This record gives sequence, structure tokens and C-alpha cells, in this order.
Amino acid sequence: LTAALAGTATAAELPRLVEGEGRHALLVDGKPFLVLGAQVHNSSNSVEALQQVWPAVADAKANTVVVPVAWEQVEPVEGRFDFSFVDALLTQARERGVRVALLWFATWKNTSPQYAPAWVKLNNTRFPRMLDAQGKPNYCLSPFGAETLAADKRAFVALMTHLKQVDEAQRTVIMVQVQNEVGTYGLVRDHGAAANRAFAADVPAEVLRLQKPVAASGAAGKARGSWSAVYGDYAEQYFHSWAIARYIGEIAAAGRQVYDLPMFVNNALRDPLAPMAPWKSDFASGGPTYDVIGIYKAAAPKIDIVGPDIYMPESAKVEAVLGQFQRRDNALWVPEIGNAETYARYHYAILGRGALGVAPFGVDYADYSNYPLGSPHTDRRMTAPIAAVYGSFAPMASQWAQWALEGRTRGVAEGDDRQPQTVALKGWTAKVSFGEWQFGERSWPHLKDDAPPSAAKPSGGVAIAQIGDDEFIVTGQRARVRFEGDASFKGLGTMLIHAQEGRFGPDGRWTTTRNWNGDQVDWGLNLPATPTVLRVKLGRY
Ligand code: N0T
Repeated sequence: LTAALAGTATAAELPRLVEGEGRHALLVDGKPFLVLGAQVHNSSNSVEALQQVWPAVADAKANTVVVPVAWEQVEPVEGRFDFSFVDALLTQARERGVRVALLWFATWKNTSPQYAPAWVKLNNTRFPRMLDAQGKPNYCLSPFGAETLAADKRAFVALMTHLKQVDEAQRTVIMVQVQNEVGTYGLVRDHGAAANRAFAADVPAEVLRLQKPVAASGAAGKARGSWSAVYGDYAEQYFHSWAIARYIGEIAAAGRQVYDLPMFVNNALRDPLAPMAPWKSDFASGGPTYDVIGIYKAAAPKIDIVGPDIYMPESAKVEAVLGQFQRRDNALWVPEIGNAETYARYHYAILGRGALGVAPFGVDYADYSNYPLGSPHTDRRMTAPIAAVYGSFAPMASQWAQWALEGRTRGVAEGDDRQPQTVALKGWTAKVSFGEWQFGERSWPHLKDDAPPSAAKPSGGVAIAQIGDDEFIVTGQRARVRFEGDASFKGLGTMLIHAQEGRFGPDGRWTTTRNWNGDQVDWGLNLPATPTVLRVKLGRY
């Protein structure tokens, strides 16, 4: 695999995804690229607003800024395009050595047409809204609006054409999101004439291949036939998902025809832990929720990734979401996660799982905060927890992405229960515990009233890369890591050969700054509040 990558790497190649044995990497300039992202607030897409973006991006130690480009902004008058903001964004990003992911806010932004130009919003004959079962127009534009699709696609193709002209040589833009958090709140599907016709027709063969039939209120789902025959109580949600995915897929395909960048969609999640049940107004129907990723793959093959927007702070939910969106056919990429401090520890779990990257949402210093969804702060108190984690990954980011592609990385975040966790490695297990002293055992009787100075709230995390049979890179904060031999040890003892604290330089060379031994390793590797990188070599005797 490494050789295959090396063989194809050329500086001028476009960003692209690679896959091997169900694992993924994003290649930028032919090299694995770990996205340490920062997504700006929705209204920070103006030249002036960028002044409050760059200091936050720098403070967060992000290598990629994620920024919306609005349809209304680039085509305020039909057929007349203005890409001046995009040009300013790219120039300023290049000056700072930061890459860009663009978000195409168009027909749907959090399901609504807010970011469509006024000439679209105001012309519901040409750009129809969805109809409910009584034939009443809904807020959401219909995915069966042929003119809407044609107009959105034309604008998107203009954007991609412009990007090719101004950025193909530099490749500042590494990915593009098509629409934002699509679906419809409060209505399961469109009831317009075209929608009704399509709903009565047979499920397309490519959907049948990727989305399993579901039992229909008692009866087994048919292998083929109408949406209702195949998908029973899920038929309307699945149908709407297909309709939206097809619409997005057509836009993405047309854009990539011109300029072939990786493309993704993002999802406002449904409850990851609730037992699966048909839609009942509990999430945006038709959005790329985890249960319909197959439909999106079938209907929008030019969309590479469906990514979760994580605004559920509970550790059990975050874990479940990561599992649902990380698939052989779907690289894990977290386009949004809350920028509140409680989420920072999840970056270890996300990057340790081998994600392409992550982008906390609302990383700029505009005087706006989406608290309680994210941080209440709009200053360094918001960026500092992100910077702490990104700072230790940044010098080894490309190397980490390569290790992830090779399946060498793992990660955990402190759970809400604050209990220890076990990480399975090849030949070894790592026991990760939280809220420990740096010296000694919590359980020492004379210490029972003397709790370790752990954080008031869960904030620990650890990511481990197994770079050799008995060699590891360990990075984390507020956690104790203890390596133990797995079943393969059969009575052999384990020993620590060395644990070196240090960092990777830009040339990929390791520098040791301190050799941990004695008290510093007798009780495990105790990662302090400040994120630390260790190179650990173990042995058997
Ligand atoms: C996100 C962001 C932005 C707990 C919210 C999340 C972004 C969009 N939407 O700041 O609007 O553009 O993708 C919606 C999550 C709602 C969860 C509410 C219940």
C-alpha cells in the first residue's frame, strides 16, 4: 500500500480519497493529509468577516478552514456570477498556509432555502416547494423541482469552473460539501405530482442493491416493487432520502466533471441509541442519517462521504455515531462537532479511529456564539482546548493519516462514567484510566478521602499508533496508559524499554525532549493536562 501511494504521488495531483481494506485517507498533493479543521460561523463568509476568522484558526492550530459559499452570494442576479469572496478567501488562506474546504449553501441549508438567491425564493412556480399530503406548500424546496435542480447545478458548475481556473495550480481547496444538513423537518416526503408518481413507481435497482428491504408492518419486505412494498413503514423516509440524494448527486457529478475534488454531505443526526423506528418527526426526513447511507451511496455515487455533525455531548452517543458513520464504503470525516470544551477530548477518539479529520464548528472570533450547542466563548477560551489537541497532532499529521490508512491507530475519549477503557492492539492491550494521580494508586487506603486533582468534567483522551510490533506513538491528555501483553504472551513478562517524550519535526524526524523513567513510568504513562506525545518501546522477557 505504501509503495502504491509512493508510486502515484505527484505534487500536481488533485486531492483525492484512497481506500485500502476498508480504511481511508485523503491525499493532498499526493500525500496523506489529516484534516485538523475549523469551521467558521455561517455568516462569516465575507471579506470583512475573515478578519475575525484567521486569528481563531491560528489559535486553534488548525490546518484547514471550512467556509460556506452561498448561492445567493455568488449569483444574486440570475446568470451573473461574483466569486470575489472566494478569491479573497483563497488568497488569504494561501498567505497563511491553511487549506480550505468549501460548503455549498444552496437549495438546502439546514433543510431550508435561506441561502438561495431571492429570485429563487420568490418564484415558487418555477422553483416549487414541497407539498404536504393536503397539497399545502411547505417551507422546503422540492427535490422534484427540475428548474431548481438545473439552476443550482448551473451555479455549482460555475463555482467549480472558477475554482479550477484560480486554484488548480495551488489546490488550496481540498474538499467541497454539497448543500448543508439536508432533509425536511416536520414532513416525511413531497406530495407534489412528480413526487407521487415516483413514489408509486418501483424502487430503482441500484437502491435495492445497497439498501436492504424492511419488514412492512408485519409482512416481510418484498425484494422488489414499489417503495411501500419493499420498505414498508420506512418507505416514505427512504423515498425522500433517495429523491434528495439523487438531486445532490447530480449537482456533485456535474461539478466534478469540471473539477474533480472530493465531495461530501453532512448530517443532522437522528438519535444514535434509540431503537430503529420509522420517522415520526424526530429528525429531518430525507437527510443522510446513518440508516440511509446505502441510499445515498446508490443515488449519489459522486458524493464520497456522508459525515456526522456531532452536537450530542454524551460520550455513549458520540461513540455510537462514530461507529455508524465509519464504514468500508464511507470514510469517517466529522465536518462539524461542537466547539465547547467538552468535545475536545473526542478528537482523540475520532483521529484515533482513523478519520480523515474533524472540524469543530464556530471557530472564529465573531461576536456570536451558538451556545448552548457549542462554547459560550468567542475568544481564546473557545480555541484553547482545540489547540491543545491539534498542537500535538499537527507535527505528525501526515504521518498519522498514513498510519490510519494502514490500520495502526486507535483512540479513546474519557466517558461520562469516567471508567477505564481497554484498547486492543496487535499483541498488546492498552488500559486507559482517568482521574489518576501521576504517582500511585487511587485505591491506596490512606488516600481514600484525597481525590486526585482530575478535571471537574471528563476531559481525558488518548490516541495510539502502533508503529512497530512493540513500538507505539502515544498522545493524549489527562489519562493514564498502561500496556499489557495480550493472550499471545502465554506467561511471558512485559517490560518497558523506553518511553520518550518529544515531537516530530516537519521533516518527519523525531526529537526526544525527555526520557520518562522511574517514578514517571512506574504507575503507567500519566499524560498530564497539557497534551503530550510519547514514543514507547516495549519488550517481553
Ligand atoms: C449546524 C450548526 C450550523 C440538541 C448549528 C446543527 C451549521 C449546521 N446545525 O450551529 O447551523 O451550519 O450544519 C443542528 C443541530 C440541532 C441540534 C439541536 C438539539
